Amino acid sequence: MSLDNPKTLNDEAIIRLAERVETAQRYATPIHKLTQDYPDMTLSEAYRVQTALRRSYEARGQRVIGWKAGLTSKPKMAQMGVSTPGVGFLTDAMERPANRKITVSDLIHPRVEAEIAFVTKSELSGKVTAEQVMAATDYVQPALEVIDSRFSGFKFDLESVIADNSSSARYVPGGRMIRPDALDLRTVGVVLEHNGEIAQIGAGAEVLGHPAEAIAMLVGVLDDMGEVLPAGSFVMAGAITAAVAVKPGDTITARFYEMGSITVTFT
Ligand code: 0L1
Repeated sequence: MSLDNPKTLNDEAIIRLAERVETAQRYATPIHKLTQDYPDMTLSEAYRVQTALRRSYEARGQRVIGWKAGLTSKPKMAQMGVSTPGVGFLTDAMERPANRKITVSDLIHPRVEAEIAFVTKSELSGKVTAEQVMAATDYVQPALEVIDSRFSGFKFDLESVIADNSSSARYVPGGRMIRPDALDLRTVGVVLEHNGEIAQIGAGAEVLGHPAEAIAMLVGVLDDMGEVLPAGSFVMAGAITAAVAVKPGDTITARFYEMGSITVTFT
């Protein structure tokens, strides 16, 4: 994916938009989509807002430990009415332990997705292939992502979502760590249970045909931003199924074929 170029929002406007998003994230207060005020906002500008947000979190002492690909499955794109994937950053402060209770009362409208995460052993940069991603991967493991769009009533567009760090909120690594070639990741099945009932079923191939394709897409977006994916990054490939809305008291279990399971109860 290539990012468009025109620079119509100046640096001050970008910083102000990042502050608006950060306040919504930190205080769980919904805002209207950014394109309501800036209807001509481009994808490139949306990523500049996301970068300003990342710099602000880093200035507050959070450490970027990796990235997420988002909107990478057909069910998810259909659910959100978009046709292009995107990326967001992950910090250490967003991580939560598996098989424990997780607070979601501090989020606006949390939803849960089952994903396959890649942990890299060497740097990836430029335009790369899925094969290069596999070769640079130390291990893969299951993960749950708790997303939280900051936009009222889920009324948004791709530019607003990207500026909102692709709805990143919390992530939960778990299950078994396995070599990336130990299984055909396209056929890894996932059953997502919500309060004991099967809510979603999917397979790795839902993610751009193969989850490694999503990581290659992500590295390409980083390249467009002048960045690389460092060795040791934790990268989520994107939801295998549509997202499931959760509230305090709910339990989610994601069972991955041959990769173990993750259970989380929300408070
Ligand atoms: O994780 C993703 O697929 C990005 C989600 C963006 C939209 C949403 O909040 O569901």
